[in-house]
Amino acid sequence: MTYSFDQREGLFWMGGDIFETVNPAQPDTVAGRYGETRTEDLDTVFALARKAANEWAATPGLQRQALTEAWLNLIEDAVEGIAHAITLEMGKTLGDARGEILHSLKEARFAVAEASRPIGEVMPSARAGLRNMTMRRPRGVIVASTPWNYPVLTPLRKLAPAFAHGNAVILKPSEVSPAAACLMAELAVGFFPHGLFQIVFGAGRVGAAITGHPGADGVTFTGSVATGKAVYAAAARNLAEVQLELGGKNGIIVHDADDLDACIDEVVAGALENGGQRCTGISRVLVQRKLAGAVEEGIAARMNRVCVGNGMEAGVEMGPMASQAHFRRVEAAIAAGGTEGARRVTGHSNKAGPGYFIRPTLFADVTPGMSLAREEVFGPVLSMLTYDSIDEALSILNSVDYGLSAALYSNRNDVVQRFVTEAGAGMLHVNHQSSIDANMPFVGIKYSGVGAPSIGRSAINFHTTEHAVYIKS
Ligand code: TXE
Repeated sequence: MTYSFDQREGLFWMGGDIFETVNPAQPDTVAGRYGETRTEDLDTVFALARKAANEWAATPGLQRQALTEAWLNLIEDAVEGIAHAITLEMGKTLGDARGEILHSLKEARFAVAEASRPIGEVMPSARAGLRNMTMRRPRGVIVASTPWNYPVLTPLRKLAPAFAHGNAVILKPSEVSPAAACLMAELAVGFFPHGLFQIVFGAGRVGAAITGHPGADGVTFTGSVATGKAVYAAAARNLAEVQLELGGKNGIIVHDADDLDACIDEVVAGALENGGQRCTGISRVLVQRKLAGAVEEGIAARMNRVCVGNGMEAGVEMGPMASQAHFRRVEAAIAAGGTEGARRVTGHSNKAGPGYFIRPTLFADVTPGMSLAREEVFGPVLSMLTYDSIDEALSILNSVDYGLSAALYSNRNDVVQRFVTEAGAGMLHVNHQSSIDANMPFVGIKYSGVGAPSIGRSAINFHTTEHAVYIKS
């Protein structure tokens, strides 16, 4: 099956050059066919979005939330079809694709419920006869550019709170895996004003044009640091609000564990989930020296057992890398690790078929200065470093530019206290890997994020503007 969608004003903008997506497990198979959005159409796209945003903002809040919820229910009914699209274009297993959609729906429902909570406060006044209030309004037109690794989760994380709080969205899904977002957009027809949810297609050229368009009131982006900086600069030209969720070089410190086997299970799960193509994926394990032998052996044994293959097939636990470009990036990072002197413990053969497969790869003897310890690989590649004291562990953990998530295994209160106070990351996990709940803020510091988190209670700061109201009777 090849996904294709028609140009539809107010929904899909694809009047330009044709581009195709492929199945990364079988790269000679075309998975989807799309037309790039013509930049000369963008003024129309933004004008339609503005009109729809105004109409939607005037719709009572609880009605907006009910309509958004009704759309989410249709997505839930369509889980199988959307999961198929995710696996076909991006490669993850069907089970993981279903899991992605179901988790996204939990986040989305939390975001919708949040929009029915207080949107202002009454404040005391300094002056007689005045009533002071704060209140919030929808931000307006939101531009969203999303990556290929979670074709439903990342768009929905931006769309659901935006709609529930009263905004219009112009979404550019990744050129690698746009089908799932298109299926969700088709399901939205009839619930929202014409033009409230529009999709544009293409890569960096279209991304730059929408994020720098003067019609954007807010720009939300998930992707690499380099592109994030370009998006920040583009949005700054119009002083649009930004929300950037960028990469990570997430570490897990193994200090002590009552059950070391369970701890190693979590480390490996954290490293390999979504083929390691996860911004919160564990890519460094920092092990107290006396545990290093047991941890290395345990990780290697588990990695060697993983069944890598076509995500459509039963029994497969990890699919291919999402694209040829990304496969090459991961291969280059593995090669650099070898050149810099790290010891490759697993993953010697990458060949599980004609697709973009990389076997789970563990490097030991990694030192903090190596590229494997500093740069995001975004694949099933785990670097093991050792340390002698918790001071040293925290110093290594914090020595990278990124600050997305960090984890610690320890039952010592003093070590846990230091970790939650000093670890340089937005999301902190004690005695489990970096797995998240649907009601918590998704937050990065340092190079991993700018602006309000996209989920959790503080997301309202991106999706609305705050106003100070003084009423004199
Ligand atoms: O990312 P890009 P790429 C990291 C990961 C990966 C590396 C490169 O380390 O190896 O980035 O991946 C769109 N304005 N992450 O090249 O370029 C682009 O079309 C607006 C981590 O795929 O950031 C795509 O839709 N948008 C990350 C999206 O940005 C632009 C997820 C991501 O592409 C644009 C993905 C522009 N000027 C990669 N240029 C995470 N945090 O989860 C491109 N895009």
